[in-house]
Formats: sequence, C-alpha cells, structure tokens
Amino acid sequence: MIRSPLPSTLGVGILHLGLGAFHRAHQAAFTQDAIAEAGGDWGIEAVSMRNPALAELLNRQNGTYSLIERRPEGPRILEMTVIRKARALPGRVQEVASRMADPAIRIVTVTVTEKGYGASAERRLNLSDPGVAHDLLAPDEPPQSLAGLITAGLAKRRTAGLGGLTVMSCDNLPENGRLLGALVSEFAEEADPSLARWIADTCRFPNSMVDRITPAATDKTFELVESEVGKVDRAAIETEPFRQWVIEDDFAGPRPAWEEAGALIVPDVAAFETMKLRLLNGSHSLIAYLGALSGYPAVRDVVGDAGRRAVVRRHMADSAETLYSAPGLDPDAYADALITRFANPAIDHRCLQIAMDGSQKLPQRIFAPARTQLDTERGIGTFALATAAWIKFAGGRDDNGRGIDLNDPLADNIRRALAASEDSPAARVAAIAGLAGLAHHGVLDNARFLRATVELLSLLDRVGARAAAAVALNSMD
Ligand code: CS2
Repeated sequence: MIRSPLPSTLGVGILHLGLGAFHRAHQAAFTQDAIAEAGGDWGIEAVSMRNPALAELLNRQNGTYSLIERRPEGPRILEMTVIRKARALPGRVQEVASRMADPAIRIVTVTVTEKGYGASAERRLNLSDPGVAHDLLAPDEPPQSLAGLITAGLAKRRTAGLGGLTVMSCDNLPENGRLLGALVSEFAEEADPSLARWIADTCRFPNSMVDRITPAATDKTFELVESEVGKVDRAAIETEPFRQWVIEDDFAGPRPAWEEAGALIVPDVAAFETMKLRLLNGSHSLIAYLGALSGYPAVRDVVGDAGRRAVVRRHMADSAETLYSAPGLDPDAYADALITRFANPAIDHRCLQIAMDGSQKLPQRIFAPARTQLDTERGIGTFALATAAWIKFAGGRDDNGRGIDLNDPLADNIRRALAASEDSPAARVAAIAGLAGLAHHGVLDNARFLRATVELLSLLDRVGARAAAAVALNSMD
C-alpha cells in the first residue's frame, strides 16, 4: 500500500455532497495529490446524502480508506486520508447547511447522480420531484432537495457576513455547473430575492467534466485489501488507473492546485464534456442495455467480442460527428482509448450498475446527439439501437426470460405505460415516446428515428441482443 503523504493536521476547505464511490475515487484522489504537490488546507468534509452507515464507517476509520487502482498488470493500493470527516444528511440537514457558513470552507463539490438535481426536462426545478415540491410548499421545514439544501447553506453564509462560495457539480450532466446555478437561483428567488442577488454577485458555479470508471465495491474489493494491507476496510473502493478532470476556471475564491494533480483548468469545458458524455457515457449505456439483455454481467464481457466491439466503435464514430472541435480535443484517439478502458480485464463494471436511471441518462447521452444526427441527416442507427435496447430492458425481462428489476425514478410510469400498450414494437416505442418528463429532444417524435427504433426493437425481440448488434451493424445507415 502506498501511504498517504498528507499531514495528520490537514485542515478542511471543501464540503462535499454525495459520499459515493465516485467521489472517493475521483475528486478525493485529485485533491489528495494536489495537496501533496502544492499544500493548502484543502481537506474534505464529505456528506452522505442517504446512507448514515457509510458516514459512521468512515468516521470510525478517521476518514481513511484504501483506493485500489485496477491496472491490467496488477492492482495498486493507495491510502487515502484527504477526507477528514464524514457526515450523514438524514435528520441533520440544518447542521450540514451550517457547514457552508464556516469561513474555512471555500468550495462545495457535488456528486449526487443525475436524478439528484431535481431538474425538469427544461432544466428548471421539477415540481414533480418530491424533494423540490416539499421545499417549495414547506419553506420553514428542513430542505429535502439539493437546491434547497445549497440555498439554505448559502443563506447562512450570507448571514454570517462571509464572502460567496464556489459550488461545483461533478455529475455527468451537460453544463452541470450552469444547471446547478440555475436551480439554486430559481429556488433562492422563491425564498428571498435579495439572497438570489447575493448568490449571483458572490458565488460561482463552474462547469466540470469528470471521468473515472468506478465499479461498485464488492467482497473481492474488501478481500484484496485485507490480503494485501492486512486490515479490514469496508470503505475500500476500486477504480481504473485512468482519470480526467476538466474544470472551468470560474471560482469565487481560492482553490486547491488541482492542475498539479493533472486536472485541466480551462475557460470552457463544454467541448470536453460533450465528448465525454456522448462517447464514453453514451457507449456505456448502449453496452449496458445490450449486455443486461444478453446476460453478460460486465462491460468487458460485452466488448470482448469483435462484432459487438465494432458496434460500440461505430457508435463512438457517429457520436464524434456531433461534436464541435476545440484545441486539445481528439475524439478519435479518445474513442480508441475508451475501447481499451472498457476492455480492461481487471475492471468488473456491472452492466446493471450503468443501466439504472436510463430516463435520466439517455437524454444527454443518446437523444441529444441523435437530434444533431437527424438535423444533419447523418447516421442514427446506433442511437436507435441504444434506445430500442433500453425500451426492451424497461420491459422487465432479459433474452433468457429472467426478470429485470427496473431501477429508475420514472420506473412506475414506464411500467404503467408499457403495461397499457400492446406488445408490438411500435406500440412499446410509442408508449415510451409519450412518457411525461422524458427529455427526448424531439427524437421520439421524429418519423425516421421512430422507424429505426421500431425496426431494431423488433430485431431484438426476434434474435436477442447478442446477435442483434452485429446484424444491425450490417444494415445501419
Ligand atoms: C457510467 C458512469 O454508471 C454510468 O452511468 O456511464 O458512471 C461512468 O462510468 C463514468 O462517468 C466514467 O467517468
């Protein structure tokens, strides 16, 4: 195990919301390395949004955990000590909000997954989100939504007479910082327009593109740490060696020297972010649905076959056509590297992990680039294949007849819509196209896209996902 170089006296400068594996593998690792290189009291206080047991576990270990980098040639285990304290949100919302009024805290980072934002298809507060609805209807009760929590914290900061904060989203959403800033501003405007003005004047919400494949930890993770390090660490996580962080240079105050750890601090992250969302995450979703239907457990199993790899590579090439160029951006090289990352034999990334929350992921990964392809009259085949595979997956049965547990905030509506429709591919596609709250960018109203999706869904029904991908590739426009 590689020991952490950080001093045990390290102070806290960052409050993080969302203590999942991704944060512990990505921002925590960049921050630990940045402090090791350039110093600064940038320790992290991390908040578990739903899981008090995880916060307790980390606190029992003084915030330390083992980070396993799964390299094809063998694992590397790092001791992580940058998280100084963990907190649990349930029942302690005001306490967490008050941490934003600590002068030592200069940055709030956020990883709460796509659905955690409570945003509508129009990127405004989603009034059908229970947390958002609660906060707007009961402004005197502790907030339940992300925007409500951040607004409450910023209100406390203003009352304390402190300067503004940098609030940085690290989730896989287009213009994630702008989105979070807009939701907080809309919320604050409701609560107190003078607070909304203070936030606009003093706080910053930079966009950022984050990348590191981080499968959920399993018993194998814990066993490896126990055998290599000689201690039980149930907070251990594993990740791939690759990591990337592109951050918009837009801060309200100081920040860690993340560039010393390899992060890119740039004026505009949009080009990087769009490439990552469409090439990596879009292909991931395509792979996840094909794999889950075929009974392949992991991403590496799906891309282990040349025919399926060709479909995935084609998807990346078609997605690359939707990007605009920017200095330093090389979608072709990125796509080739992605195939190698996906095939990493040491990474066991479950298709079902990626397949969850499709209604929240497909809009930016599949539908938005498909919209561009339709507008420019280019190939839509792999986008329609991903959509058809998702619709089949949402039907709740894989190709071997095994049940699939649909894990999605729209799951009830999806199940109801499919149950009420006839069984034909056309009827199932129409049922999903009509779902309220699905941001499909008009592609599910487009005759060409609908035709392709219906054809591919009927192919999936007939021959199964294992064979369908290669068959479809041959006839794709
Ligand atoms: C994945 C991402 O679960 C998913 O939806 O596509 O978590 C992906 O592994 C990361 O964005 C990689 O950076």
